[in-house]
Amino acid sequence: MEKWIHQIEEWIHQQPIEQLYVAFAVLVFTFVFFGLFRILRRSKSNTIVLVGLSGSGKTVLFYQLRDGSPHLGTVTSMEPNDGTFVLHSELEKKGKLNPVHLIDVPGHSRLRPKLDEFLPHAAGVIFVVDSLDFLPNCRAAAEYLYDVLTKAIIVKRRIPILILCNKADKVTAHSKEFIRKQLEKEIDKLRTSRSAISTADITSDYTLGVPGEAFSFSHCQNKVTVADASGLTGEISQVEQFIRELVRP
Ligand SMILES: Nc1nc2c(ncn2[C@@H]2O[C@H](COP(=O)(O)OP(=O)(O)O)[C@@H](O)[C@H]2O)c(=O)[nH]1
Ligand SMILES: [Mg+2]
Repeated sequence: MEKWIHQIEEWIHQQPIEQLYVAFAVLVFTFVFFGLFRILRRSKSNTIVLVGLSGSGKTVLFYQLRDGSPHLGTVTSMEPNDGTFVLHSELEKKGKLNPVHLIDVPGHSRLRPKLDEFLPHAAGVIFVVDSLDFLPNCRAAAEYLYDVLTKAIIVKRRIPILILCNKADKVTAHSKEFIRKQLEKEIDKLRTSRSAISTADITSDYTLGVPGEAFSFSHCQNKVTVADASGLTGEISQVEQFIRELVRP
């Protein structure tokens, strides 16, 4: 062992000093680079944003993910719920888990601009839909979803979106397939009506889908998936899976 160290020392002394400096600099640079890369990746990627119309069940879902309980009896939220935590279902797991930063953005149209504050840091968006009271709200939900899907930041950063058909605990809830098809139909209509408006009035940043074809979520550049859940009863495994695919534990 000592012989080895001695040999290495001798070898180093034989090298020109400039070469040693260069080697050292390269080494330091590599460490700093990878360190920064990891920090940036970490700090960017743990925010998940909950959006959807008022009454779709975002706040209940937020509590269910955080505490494993729906905390009923809370009033309509006017301020976003915001928290950084390890998911309740993961508390028993061993080892240190990467916490999730979850934001529940109230669906009230006056508060929707808040969404733009959160999206630049979002790793993913969960769009919550009420599958019980779906038909009367279909148009409004599609309009909100259309606005989200056409935001420049969503398209450019290809932020994945989960359309979550909530309240699946009730037998009268519509299926996620039904909801997906209805939303696609409504968005298709919106696409035609909104592109008919003079260009000066168009507020959305991007157009959706393939021209001349009926709209399908598969046309989106970002990944759009559909799942069902019940925030009330805690059947939220598909939500947790979506979150953990984006925020690595
Ligand atoms: N049946 C059923 N009701 C739910 C579920 N999630 C929420 N709710 C009810 O829907 C209403 C609105 O929920 P809330 O979380 O306040 O909706 P938000 O406005 O999107 O935050 C409340 O009365 C909840 O009890 C669910 O999974 N199943
Ligand atoms: Mg709420």
